[in-house]
Amino acid sequence: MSFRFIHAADLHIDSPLQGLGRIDPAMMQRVQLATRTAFEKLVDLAVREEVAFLLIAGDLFDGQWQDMRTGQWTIAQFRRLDAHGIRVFYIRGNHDAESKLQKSIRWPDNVSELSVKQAETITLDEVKVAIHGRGFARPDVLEDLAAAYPAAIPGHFNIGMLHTSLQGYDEHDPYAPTTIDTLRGKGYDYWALGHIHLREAQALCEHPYVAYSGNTQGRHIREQGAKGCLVASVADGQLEEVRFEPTDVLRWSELEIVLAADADAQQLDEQIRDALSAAHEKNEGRFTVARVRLTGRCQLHAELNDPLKQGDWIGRVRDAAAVISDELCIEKVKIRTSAQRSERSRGEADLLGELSREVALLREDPEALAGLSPELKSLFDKLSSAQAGLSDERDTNARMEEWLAAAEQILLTGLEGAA
Ligand SMILES: [Mn+2]
Repeated sequence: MSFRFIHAADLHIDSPLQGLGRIDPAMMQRVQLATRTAFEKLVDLAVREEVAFLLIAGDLFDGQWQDMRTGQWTIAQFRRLDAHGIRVFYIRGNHDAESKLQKSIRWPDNVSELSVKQAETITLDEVKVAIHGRGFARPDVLEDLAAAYPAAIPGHFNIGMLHTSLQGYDEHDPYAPTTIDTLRGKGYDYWALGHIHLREAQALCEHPYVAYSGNTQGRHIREQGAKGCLVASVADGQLEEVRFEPTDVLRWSELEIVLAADADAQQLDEQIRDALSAAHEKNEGRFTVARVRLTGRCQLHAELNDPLKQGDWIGRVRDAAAVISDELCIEKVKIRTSAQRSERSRGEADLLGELSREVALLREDPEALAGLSPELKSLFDKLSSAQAGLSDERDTNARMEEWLAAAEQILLTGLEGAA
């Protein structure tokens, strides 16, 4: 006997997409519906693939609903599955924990929400499947939920559903932490995990199969690339194949444009146009939101960094995007170029030469750089709370290098002008 099922998680239905900047109002509406459209595509896929059931491993919703419409809309999608005899198994995650999302939901008959009080098992006799899972009662579940899951039921294809921050994903909120060894110890065939939005090209473990599906739709610049779900095929109680299927309608891309030393404004325009076109094409007609980083040691550096002209340069990038397609927009433009001067001045005996050599030494000495960071970090924290959008999730070291380069440029430009 063979059947297929879909493993999805982190749909975050009606989560607002962040950082879109200026965008056509008509387009904005479509963009803000992206998490819903991704779910519609997921349902279409389930129907097309004739799956036996759909697993949702937590964070179906982004949080408390604005109103009942979010719930009603979702129920209507579940009914579409019901019309095709497709069952749904759902556990709550930290975003849609029972304490957080208290609106009473009456799911259609094909939807089973697993208990938040203890691990629950549901068996499907027609396909010989046992599904084990436990949802979140409160968002901050810090115990290892998997440890208390029951042992596998013999003669069944055993699936564990879990919303978890698995060991090794330390930068994420440490909810329901567990280890691969704990999961392996249960003797299941498949672990359908949720919580980590990143899509890994490979499973975390092959036997049992342990994987995060990632989220169904990227919501900001840190959730780049294709997003979707996993379609698994089982034959005679054995997992045959697991494949990724995209469901996203909008993709976030970060583009680095390296300017040549002698590039002029026209060449910059061409490079921007080419990079944006390529990104839009790569996303196969999906709405594309791009962050553009301009880098390189170049003669345009001073002009690009002139505070009075920066608005124009950024406008130029936005215009380039608008000309290519109305389904392409710019999230942010980051100008991170540097002057040609410092390379040259490093060999000279004057003040500029000394400064350049000092900076070069500092750059090559991670300890010295780290020594500067405590002071700068408190400064940065103040800055980022004052200025939304500065709060990148990058580590301080990466930031330090960026600042060092910026400080060097400011000093060199200033000193050069004074000379
Ligand atoms: Mn989560």
